[in-house]
Amino acid sequence: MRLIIVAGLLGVGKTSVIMRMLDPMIAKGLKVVVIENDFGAMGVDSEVLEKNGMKVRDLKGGCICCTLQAGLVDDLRILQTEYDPDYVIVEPSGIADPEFVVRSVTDVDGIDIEGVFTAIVVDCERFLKVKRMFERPLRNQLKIANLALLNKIDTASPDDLIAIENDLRGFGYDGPTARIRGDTGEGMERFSEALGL
Ligand SMILES: Nc1nc2c(ncn2[C@@H]2O[C@H](COP(=O)(O)OP(=O)(O)OP(=O)(O)O)[C@@H](O)[C@H]2O)c(=O)[nH]1
Ligand SMILES: [Mg+2]
Repeated sequence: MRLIIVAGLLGVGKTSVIMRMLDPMIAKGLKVVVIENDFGAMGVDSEVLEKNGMKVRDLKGGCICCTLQAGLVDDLRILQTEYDPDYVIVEPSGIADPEFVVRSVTDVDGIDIEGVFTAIVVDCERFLKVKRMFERPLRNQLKIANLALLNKIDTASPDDLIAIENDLRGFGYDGPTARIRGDTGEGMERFSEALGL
């Protein structure tokens, strides 16, 4: 069982990105489980997922990293024994520190995690406006990122995109970046490649 964490601030496009990732995974016949901290406005997606043979655990009531930490571990244990997925995709709530999520599920008895891949989604429409206010959570997210997804590229100018990439470097991130659109799937092949799909 491999774990993919798709994290990022509120509304950056995490759920959209996860939905896009499912297509290539389903096409390859992989067994995938999505764990959503909160489907919020996109609640209909559970139905869509279930029609596609997916199982969805909607973890409501708080952020995975703190109040639902035990819940996530229990969920993973049950999933592993009863469903044995190839991949579990976790979307922590926008305020969750993904490092806690990673730490809470690795080295746990009864869960065999073969690898953790963390993608951090940033919203190009809002990044330059909110980067100072959210500098600390952004730095925390980028610290453990394997890939930074610059989402909503349709809303930003080419100069803005370069400025955002420079800011990510300025926040200490030295990994790969990909420019994408979560609503259309543009650029998402970079995510698949990074995952080795
Ligand atoms: N213009 C544009 N909008 C996008 C893109 N990707 C996602 N959106 C929109 O951004 C909004 C938020 O997307 P979500 O996928 O719900 O974001 P999220 O990060 O899961 O949100 P929370 O779970 O509430 O934190 C939705 O209205 C999407 O349709 C994109 O590439 N371009
Ligand atoms: Mg979401």
